[in-house]
Formats: sequence, C-alpha cells, structure tokens
Amino acid sequence: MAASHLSATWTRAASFSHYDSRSSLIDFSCKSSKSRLLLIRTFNPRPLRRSFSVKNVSSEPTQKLKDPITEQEAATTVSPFTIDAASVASSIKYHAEFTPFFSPEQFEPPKAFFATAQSVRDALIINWNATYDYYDKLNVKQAYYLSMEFLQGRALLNAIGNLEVTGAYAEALTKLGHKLENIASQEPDAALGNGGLGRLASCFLDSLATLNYPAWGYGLRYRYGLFKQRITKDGQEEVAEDWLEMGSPWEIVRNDVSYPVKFYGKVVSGADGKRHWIGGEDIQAAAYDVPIPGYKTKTTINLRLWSTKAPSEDLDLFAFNSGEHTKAYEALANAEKICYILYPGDESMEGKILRLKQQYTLCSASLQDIIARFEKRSGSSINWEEFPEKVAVQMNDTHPTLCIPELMRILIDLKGLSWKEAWNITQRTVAYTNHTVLPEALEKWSFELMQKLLPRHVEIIELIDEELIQTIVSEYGTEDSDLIEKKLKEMRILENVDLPELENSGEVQLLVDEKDGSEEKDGSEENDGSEEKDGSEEKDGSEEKDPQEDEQVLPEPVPEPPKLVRMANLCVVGGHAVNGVAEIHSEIVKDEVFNAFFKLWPEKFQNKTNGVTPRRWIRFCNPGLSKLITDRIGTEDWVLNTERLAELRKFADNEDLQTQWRAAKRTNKMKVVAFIKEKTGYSVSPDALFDIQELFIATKDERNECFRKECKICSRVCIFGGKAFATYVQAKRIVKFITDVGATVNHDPEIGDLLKVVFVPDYNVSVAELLIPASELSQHISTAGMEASGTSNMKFAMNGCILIGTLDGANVEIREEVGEDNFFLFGAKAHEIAGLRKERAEGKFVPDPRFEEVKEFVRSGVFGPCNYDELMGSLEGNEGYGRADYFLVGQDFPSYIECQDEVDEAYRDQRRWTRMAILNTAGSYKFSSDRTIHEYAKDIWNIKPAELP
Ligand code: NBG
Repeated sequence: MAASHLSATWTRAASFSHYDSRSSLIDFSCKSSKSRLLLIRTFNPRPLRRSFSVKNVSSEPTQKLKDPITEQEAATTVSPFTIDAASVASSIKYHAEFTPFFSPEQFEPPKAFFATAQSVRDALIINWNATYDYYDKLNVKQAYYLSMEFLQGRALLNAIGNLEVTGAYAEALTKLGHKLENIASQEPDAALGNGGLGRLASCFLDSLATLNYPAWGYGLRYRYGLFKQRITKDGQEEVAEDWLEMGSPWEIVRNDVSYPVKFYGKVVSGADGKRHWIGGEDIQAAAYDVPIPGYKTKTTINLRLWSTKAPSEDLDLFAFNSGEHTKAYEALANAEKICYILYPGDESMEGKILRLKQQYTLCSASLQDIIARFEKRSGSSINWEEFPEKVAVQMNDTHPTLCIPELMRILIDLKGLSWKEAWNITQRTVAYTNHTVLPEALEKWSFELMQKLLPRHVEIIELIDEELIQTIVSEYGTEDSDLIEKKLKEMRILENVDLPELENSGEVQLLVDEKDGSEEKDGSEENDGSEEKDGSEEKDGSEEKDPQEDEQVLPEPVPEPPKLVRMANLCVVGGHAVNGVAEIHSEIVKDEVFNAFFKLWPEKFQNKTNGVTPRRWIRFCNPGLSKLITDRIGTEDWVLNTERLAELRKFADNEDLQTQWRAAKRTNKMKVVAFIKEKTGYSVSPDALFDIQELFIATKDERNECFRKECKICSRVCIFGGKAFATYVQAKRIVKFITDVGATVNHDPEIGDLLKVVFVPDYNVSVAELLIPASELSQHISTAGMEASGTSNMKFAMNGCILIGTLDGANVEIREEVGEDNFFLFGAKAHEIAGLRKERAEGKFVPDPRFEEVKEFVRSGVFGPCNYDELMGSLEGNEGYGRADYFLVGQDFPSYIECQDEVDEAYRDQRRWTRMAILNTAGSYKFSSDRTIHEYAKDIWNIKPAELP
C-alpha cells in the first residue's frame, strides 16, 4: 500500500502504463464518444445555481447531466453537509467526460486524479467567489503576502480535508474503482519554492484562510518548479521539473486580468512637469488563481500567480517565414523565460537581468492589481490617503523590495500624488520580514544594471537615499566625523555612490568625500561577502597600463568598488515594520544586522516566531496520531486550537496511550521502510531508531557530514533528504558523501541492522509528509545564531519526534515549550561564537582527538575513491577562504558526541522515550502558523477576520 502511495513521482510513461484496467469497466452514463455533443452551460447570476444540459445533435433524445458539486441547492457557498458520495462520484464522472485532459475510453489513475481535482475545484470556485464578493461588499482591509516562493506541495488531500469531505471522496472513488490514496499520489508537488521560506508562505495561506483573514498571496507561476534530484554514482544530478506538463487542475486562468510590465527605456520630463518612463521592452503579466480553502470554514482565499507573455503580434512573421525562426520568436521567448524557473543561475549578466526582471514583474503586476482593486472598491470617491487603511503589503524577504519604488512611481507618476504624500502612503503600506542573518544572503543589486533595466525606479531610490542621508545628518549631526561616516556607511541604501548635493550638509559632503578617498585602499570594509548582483563587467582591474607609468612607480590604480543598491536597507527604510522569524533571530536583527536602524527607529522592529499549519503537518499527514490525540482530548478542536494539545501532558505516563502511541509510530515507520526500499533499494529495520535530517543545504550543513560519522552505532536508520543548489559545489559534495557512506555501511554484514544510512532522493513536501510522522529523532544542528528559525523542527516536534540541536533559531523556543528534559541540547551558544572564531584565528583552538580521527578516517578512502580533501580541509586551518571551520564543527563536535550517547541511553528505555515524544507533541502548540498569523494580523497588518455569513 505504502509503496503504491509513494510511487507518486509522476513521469508520463509511468502514468499511462502501470495501472490495471479495472477502471476501464466503469460505465459512464452519458458516454457517447461517437456522437457529437453540444454542451450548453447556462448561468444565472444569483443565487449560484448552475445546470448543464448536454444536447446530442444527432437524433438521440436530449440527455441531462448535472454537475452535482456546482448544483448545490441555492449554493452560494459549499459546506460539507451538501456533499455526499453519490454526488461526488457523479461530479467526477462529469469532469472526466466534459472537462477532459485525457482520451475518453479509459479511466486510469491520472485521469481520475484530474477529474477528482476538477470536481473539488468546483466547490472551491463557489467559495472563492462568495469570499471575494463578501470582501468587496464590506470593503475590508486586505493583506497581500508577496513572495518569490510558495512551496505548496500537493493540494487534493488538503483541500478535501479542509472542506471536510474526505469521506465522501474516498467512498466516491471506491465506487469508481479507485482508492483515494492512490489517486492523491498522482498529483505532482507544486514546488514553486526552495525550502523554509516558501513553505512558510504556504503555511501562512492555510492559516489566513482558516482564520478568515482577508488576505491574498502573490507569486510567480514558474513553468518548471524546483528541479528534480536524481542520485547517481557521481552524486546529485538536476533534472527539469514538470509539474505543469499535463496542466494543473487547480489553477484558474483569468484572461481578463493582465498588466503591462516595462523594462529598460528612458525617463523624460513631460510638459506637465511629470516624469514619464517611455520606450523599452513591454511584456504582459497574466493572472492564474489558485484557490486556497480554509479548514472548517467557507473562506477560500487566493494565491494569484503571474505568468509572463508577449502578445502574438510580437511574433515576427516575416522573420519566421524567412527562416530566421529563433529571431522571429525572440520577443515571446524573452517574455516567457521570466517565469521559467525559480532563482535562475545569476553568475552571468543574463542571469542577473532575468532575476531582476522576475522580482520586478512580481512587484509591478501585484501592485497594479492591488491598486486596481482599491480603486474599484473605492467607487467614485478615491481617497489615496486611505490606501494603507485598505491594503497591507508584506514583503517576504528582500525579493519583493521593488514594491517600494514601484508603489512610489505609480502614486506619483500615474496618480499624481506629491512625493510626500506618496512616501507616507508607501511607508504605511509595506512591511518587511527578514529571514536570514547571513550577510552573503542580503541582496545587493548593481546600481548600473538596475539603472538600465528600471531607470525611473533608480531615480526614486536615489531620492529615498537622499532623504535618508538628511535624516541621519539631522539625527547625528556632523561634529563627530567618525560617527557620521560610520552611520552613512552602514545605513545608506546606495553603496559606493557619491553623496548627493544636500541642502544643509555641505560639511558632510566634504568630510565624507575626503574620508572615502583615503580609506578605500585596502578595500577590506567593502569585502563583507555580501551577495553582489554586480552588473559592472569592466571593473576587473585588468585594464591595460601605460608601461611608462610603471617606471614612475605610481601607486597601483585602485579599482573602483562597484556601485550597489542594498535591498535590505531599502526595505527597512521604506517599511513601517521589520520582523525576524524567531526570538533569538529578531534579537540578532536588532543587535547586529540592522543595529544602526534599530537605534534610529526602535519601534519598527518586531518578532514573529514562525509556525506551521497543523492541518497539513499533523491532522492530514499523520491520521493515526491525530486519532489518538482526538480520543484523548475528547474533541478534534485541537486542530484549530492547538493549545489543547497541552492536555496530553497529563497522559504522558499513561500506559495505554504509550502503547497506542508506539503502535501509531510503527505504522508510519512501516510506510517509510517500504518507501526506502522502493526509492533506494535498501532494506531497513522498523525497530531501529529513525533519525531524520533535512538538508536544506546551506554552508552550515558542512557540519552534518562529520557529525554523522561518529554517531554511536545503536540500531539506527539515519535518513537524509535535501537538495543542493545546482552551483553549490560544497553542498553537492556533502550529498555525495552521504550516499558514499550509505553505500559502504549498508552493505557491511558486520554492521547489519545496527546502522543504515539512507539518502532519500528528491526530497519535497510530499516526502516530508511521509518521513516526519515516522521520525523519532531529528537533528537541527546549525551553528548557534546562524539559522533564522527553522520550521521543520516544529513539524517534527508536533509529530512526537525528539530534537537534538543547538540553541539556535526556533530550537530555543521549542526547548522552552517542550521542556529541557525532552530536548537533546549541545553546542556553543550564539553569544560565544564570535569569541570562538577569534580564538581560532589566533591559533588557539585544539581539536578533540576524536574529531581528528573522523577526518582521518574519511580521508583514508574507506568510503570509496571520491576525494574528500576539500570537504575535510574546510574544517582545518585557522584562516583563509573555505578554511578555518567557520561553522565551528570541531568546536561543537565533542558535545555532540556526548549528546548522542544520551540519545542512545534514552531510546533504550522505551517508556521514557515515549513520554518524551508525547511531551513534544503536547508542547508544540505554540508553533501553529495560526498563532503566527494572528500576530502579523494584529501587530503589522491591522486586519480583522471577516467570516462569511
Ligand atoms: C529561511 C531560514 C529558516 C527559516 C525560513 C522561514 C531563507 C532566506 N531563510 O531558518 O533559513 O525558517 O527562512 O522563515 O530561506
């Protein structure tokens, strides 16, 4: 059963070939493949009652086939009480025939999936429309969550679960010769994201809908989702993902909703005194809506994804007919490629331009849409001052930063507002969430590139920067030259760009110019490792020199540092709120990352500890455990009010619950045993400790490989999953290393079941839904202070899995909630890290002999011929790029090993372990994204629930 559930990876060949032909026996009541049918769909505006009549244009009598889902009695919304198995079956059959994606003669699982999803979509559309109308009518304030990533995963089980019609669908599909589980596994994951940031956005949508908050998500409709990962003998291989290859049954294309998006061109002053951005390249962003149903509510909100295109007339027919096919298609391809993939490689200039185009497309199309809705809802009396009272825009990380200059541009250039008015409105509307403290992940764009692509926006950014300089000068004065210089250097939006002529700060101008000239030489301050989207190709320092110059022993010309736009600074300046995603992270944001801003505007800074939706991450992915919880608490209310999970605490030692708890875990483990066999060929024992680790590979995960090696052998199955970014060489080495360790250990007869190491290929949301409920120990071992929050740690804890980890990100709060005794803690603390690095640089660090042995062992070639010198070398030395153990693996290693001994000891006492597991679930209630969303709604967005009557 599990194996077939998991054969989900949807390749075209598999979907058509390997199912039995039972389904072909299904008799379709109006099957008429030979006669030509004419479908007339009639629509009465209100109440929403739809009927479909099917006319046979041959001489047979007219047949009527109703779509039972849309045929609800006076159905303005759909509720579970109006849907039964018979009507569901009839609706599925209807769609299989009349909204076909496949040929008529068969009813195999892929086709059954599409028909089932379409039938669910009918219900979602009805509720979507009702929700939209209701918000329109009330003209409520609405929040918009802008994100480059949404990691939605599969939708079917989640949608019918939220609509509470899972039973009816399971029964209907049985009638039609299929199993719900099997049909659900046909759905490809919608992987429009990389990891935590995108999955957080998707959890937020579920909570927003569930809590009836008026809110939408905006993203891009990537044609290819996050790549598929294949594991070969050489390690990871990336293959393009194909989630849209057969079309998506969930999305609704809105042919009437599209907006122009401009790139390049120039800015001119008009006779009206306004700035006009003209010429350049124009594309269209077209809307695709994905309905997001809430749990046990009619509210169905929207995820609007933009797809980019150029009009057909841009196809150069003349060129095409002259045989210049590529040239003919150029404009179309240029537009379409913007939405091909998430995070296209940006080493090349082309790649950088594409990424900036993606970011601008998201911001521009979404804002035009939001503004159009505001204008429509305002009717004849548009009061722009009220805009922030109707609209809240959340920027998920810095990718949507261009929202700020774009909103300014629209308000000033198109709506005629003054700078002051527009700035006030913009600041009150947008807010920014920071998701990382790593300086290399804080985006910086080349000033020149941005100027070329978005000339008007750069003018606006320059003015914002100028105003910021004024603020800094008036706050700190000019007497203390070191201070003012430091502040400007830290806080300006533009980096390495001359100070503008300011009205009252001639002195500063002079002062900083002098300083700049004399200081730049060693370049050390500039080289902070930040992610530089540098568009200036010419500054490689290789310009030809006049040989005479050498003779005169002139100083080496210092290459000018690149001019950059610091997106995070723009976010902090332009937004009214800045939040981190866990308590410790928000403190670091205030004390380090944005300390200068925090000192200036302390009131902007907030914490919003992340959360995950308990619907997907317990209720639907772990039905066995959910039933136990419901039986104990006496109600299913905990799915909405997770505080009720705390009631489990009093049963932590209850023998009956303990036995049932272990049985539920074992059932989940059995599914994973079958899955591992299918995907990797390895047989693992369900009696071993299932130790699961996600590798959302960032540099910090260098820590993993070394730690794993030394784990005391106590009947464990160590399961890894994760994808290395295609150009991230070190991360790929780690993937290869884990698979090499597996290949060696798993075939060693002496080790046998004592240790298995498994790398699960192509880790994604659906695989996580299978692995997390089966996990018993989960590792969250980032160097303290480096992981902003983590969200999988929350999912594991909810599912009764015990964490081993450092005091980092949300681990800190999880440990507080579940209790110190129920969390395996090790490693240095965040405040110690800087000191430890310093000691290391001074050559004072003495590694533990066991650590040296592990590296030696890895280098000995015991895991095969691959050379792991570079990987091990990164953990050695006291200085240098890619050396010196930046993540302090050697430092934390001894305490990790000792902590693992504690794990072994605890696991040997199954009663103690089960008690710890129950207390983890009981203590996880804080980490529901419902809690997080309530906080955003109250503290940042100022929106209120609006529940449909
Ligand atoms: C990630 C952090 C995680 C955090 C998620 C969601 C980025 C840039 N950051 O710790 O690394 O849980 O964001 O907030 O993806």
